[in-house]
Amino acid sequence: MALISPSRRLRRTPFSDGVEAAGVRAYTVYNRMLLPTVFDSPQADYAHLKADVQVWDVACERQIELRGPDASALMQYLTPRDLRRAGEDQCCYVPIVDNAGGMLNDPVAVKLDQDRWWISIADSDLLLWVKGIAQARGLNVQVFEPDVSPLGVQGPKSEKLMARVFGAAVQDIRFFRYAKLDFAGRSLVVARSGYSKQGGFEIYVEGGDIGMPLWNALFEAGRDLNVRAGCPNLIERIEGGLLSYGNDMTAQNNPYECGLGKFCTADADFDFIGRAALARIAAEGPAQNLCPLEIGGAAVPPCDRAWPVMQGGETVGQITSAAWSPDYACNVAIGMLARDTSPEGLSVQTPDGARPVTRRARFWI
Ligand code: THG
Repeated sequence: MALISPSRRLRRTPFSDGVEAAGVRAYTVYNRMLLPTVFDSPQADYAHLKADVQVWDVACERQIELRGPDASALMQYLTPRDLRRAGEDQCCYVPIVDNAGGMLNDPVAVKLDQDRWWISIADSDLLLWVKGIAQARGLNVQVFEPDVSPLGVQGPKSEKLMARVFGAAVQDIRFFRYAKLDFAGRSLVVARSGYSKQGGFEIYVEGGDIGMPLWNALFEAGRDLNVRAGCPNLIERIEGGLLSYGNDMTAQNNPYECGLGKFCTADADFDFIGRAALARIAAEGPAQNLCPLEIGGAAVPPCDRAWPVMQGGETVGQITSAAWSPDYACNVAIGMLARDTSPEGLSVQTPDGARPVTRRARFWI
């Protein structure tokens, strides 16, 4: 594949200098921003993530801030997940759908207080949608992208490293909760969350000016922990069943078929966009389902288009993500299969030819 041409339109992040100094080998584009994808190799990055601790530039998980008296009302109208009991130290994984129930994004909503939320978005232009909804409904709320850049600290040694930089208080943060902790005289949201199943934290770095000082402090404090620059790892996230918007689902999919029904209120006594469509889908049951799949044979090439899944000469679904897993010694994959597809005789058409496909009962991690 050719190189990415740098330009102002492809945004750098507050951590890009550190990422480059650490020897980044490949980037992807996410929310029109650089997202590192490889430092050493996908396999070496994966082994290191599972053994030690990594610092991730995930600034591309841009924030949409809702600020004003109607912030909570707008947040609730945007998602089928019931947020009425969300705590003021809580992060919530929330589907965002359109009128037809199609997935527009799958962000993490961070409740700062009753009048202030951040929506930590996946790769789609959600800011335009949220501004439009707020405007059309005449809500008393400002909607904007603040100067906030998430920095991930992921891996089994992440708590040890975080305690050295932010103090022992990090140990008391529960999963998908946050505390406000000091760095360089600034109070930052530090959540126990992140796009891996190895445990870790996300620091919502408010003010790009402290990006590199924080990056450097983490690397200095973690020298003996073998801290390295890392990034969301394709192999590990497929093993863990973490979904990728634009890959595993698009606006053509509803949350039920993506396995996100547990974050939807089918018989809601509150209003939200897509309510009628989701009630109908919940009653009928989804026509297809995202599932963990194993692809036979040697390492598959990158899955940069949907690969058809066949059974008895018919197309019954598609593979949406796939990678060779060193730990499980097979190709781990995520794919969409028609409802009631029987497990026998499945195959996938990869660019390298046909391969057998096996359904797995659950994701690997
Ligand atoms: N962190 C933050 N923002 C993000 C992501 C993130 N924005 C973009 C993208 N990732 C959004 N998508 C996801 C997908 C999965 C998870 C978080 C964000 C996730 N899921 C857990 C799981 O499936 O096991 C937990 C879900 C739950 O139980 O609430 O963490 O990573 N800030």
